[in-house]
Amino acid sequence: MTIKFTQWPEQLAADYVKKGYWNHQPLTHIIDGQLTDNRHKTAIICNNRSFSYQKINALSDQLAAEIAVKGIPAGSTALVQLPNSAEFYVVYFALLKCGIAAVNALFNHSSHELNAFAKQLNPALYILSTEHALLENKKQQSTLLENLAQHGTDNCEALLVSPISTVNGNELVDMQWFDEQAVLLLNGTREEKINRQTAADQVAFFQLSGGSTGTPKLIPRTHNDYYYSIRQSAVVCELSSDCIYLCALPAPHNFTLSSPGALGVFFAGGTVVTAPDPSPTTCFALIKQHKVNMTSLVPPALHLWINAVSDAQNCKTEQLASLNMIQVGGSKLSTTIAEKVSDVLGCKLQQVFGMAEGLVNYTHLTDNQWHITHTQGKPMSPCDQIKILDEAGNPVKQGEVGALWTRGPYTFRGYYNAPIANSRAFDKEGFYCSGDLVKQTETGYLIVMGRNKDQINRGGEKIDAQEVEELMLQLSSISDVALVAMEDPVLGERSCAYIINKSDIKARDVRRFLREQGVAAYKIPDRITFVETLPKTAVGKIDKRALREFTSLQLTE
Ligand code: AMP
Ligand code: DBH
Repeated sequence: MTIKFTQWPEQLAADYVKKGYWNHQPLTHIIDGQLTDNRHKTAIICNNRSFSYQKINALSDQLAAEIAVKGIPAGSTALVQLPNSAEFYVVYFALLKCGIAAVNALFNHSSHELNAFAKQLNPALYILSTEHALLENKKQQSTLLENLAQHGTDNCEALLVSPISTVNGNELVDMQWFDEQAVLLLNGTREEKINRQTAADQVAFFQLSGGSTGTPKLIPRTHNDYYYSIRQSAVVCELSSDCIYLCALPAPHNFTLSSPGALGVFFAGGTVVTAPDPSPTTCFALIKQHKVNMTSLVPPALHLWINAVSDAQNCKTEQLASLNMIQVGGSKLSTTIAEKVSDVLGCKLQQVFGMAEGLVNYTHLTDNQWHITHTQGKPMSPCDQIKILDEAGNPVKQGEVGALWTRGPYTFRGYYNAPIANSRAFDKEGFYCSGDLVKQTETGYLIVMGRNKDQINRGGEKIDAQEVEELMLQLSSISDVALVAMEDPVLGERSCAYIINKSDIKARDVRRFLREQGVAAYKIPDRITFVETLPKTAVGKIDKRALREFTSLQLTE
């Protein structure tokens, strides 16, 4: 059983292999590669538990064996939602070993998002954290877990993962099948080996797209393309086995997973320290305790870090003494903030402009200060191709702003099972339109100037405007609605909903309704404004550009 997806044209695929970009190794090789020289080295530190490479490998072997016993065949899919933890990586590698392609939902995704992923994938396996289930149960009515409880697990299996520190002096990962009381204690002592990886040119797992067309979309990533993106990222970021990386943004995010992220750090034989959140309070203590030397942040988190240090001066910089480099990406970093990083935090900055669909741009550590503070980096691979096109589809002159299109050895060729979205997102030559407006310097670096996709980038968390609008339109009192970005000094952007109200519905009713639909909290509009009419373009579509301008005028008044 293989998962259908849009492959690269044969000729190009052969070329990527010939040039060594694709090396036909499964992603599990990232850990296997450390089992000789680095087997006893610490791969992960999580809540004061540390796991060697050997341990991570043994635990994922055992979990893979456990999953195989349930009879879930290779080529199936899984829906996973786990917090930043060692268990996340154990599960990630176990599923690869089983040949089961996972979607790793973010921890703050709620039932609306989870159901949308499940509908597209029809997963044979759900993996959830008991911690999450408990948290959510308190706040929310319809969680995935409750859905499972209601509808049962006739057509799927469900595994609950609860992290525990130690039992009788042993490090154990505590897992429980949903339909049984048996608790699996995976302690890394059994020797079973499941080796059912999908072929390297097939889907290894799915990444999540920020989306702009109404339905959350899934990005098939193959072993070959993802592994290349990880290896090349490790080279560009000059990773070595000395790297101690703090994973403070959500672990499944493409940034923290592969740019070079935890997988890049494992590839280099370094150590990943997991943090539950990116706040200065949490992270500064972990940095000091574990001598962290690298991390990745979105711009709003960087703001908080800079403010925390500026407020408290020396005692904070002392906590950050080991930190050598901060990568910043996910949304546009202002030059003013970029310029503060080395002075205030005492470390190097690397800008990262990436996308779960593929292309990743980095500033290089050896670049001059201007490139590091004013650009979002250059494509990391010599084989990345980019086009910057004007509205008529013609290449812009060098240095002018246009829409970014790209293809290459690690940029996908089609969303999963989404022919209509794909016909819009790709051109005839297989270039993907990222929806970003960029300009390119003479030195080949990109500067992100804006966006032409219907999305709000709320401090790195992407909101698909259409998805939220469609939900609001389910309220019979709302006759039309437009969700647009409004500038925000901390998050970069927040969301503002303009609503035409047929009756006397209140903003709080709209928010409550969205929460009841199980929408992730970051998608609930930050501001709701009721209006009589919405501005229209010449062809009669809602004029979002005019609405954004109107919003920014209102904010400055
Ligand atoms: P996603 O498709 O959800 O993975 O989000 C990728 C998008 O995030 C890109 O297409 C950009 O719009 C945005 N993005 C990522 N990194 C940066 C950055 N450094 N500067 C500006 N925008 C960014
Ligand atoms: O925002 C992103 O999606 C992103 C940012 C930085 C990304 O996918 C990446 C690096 O790989």
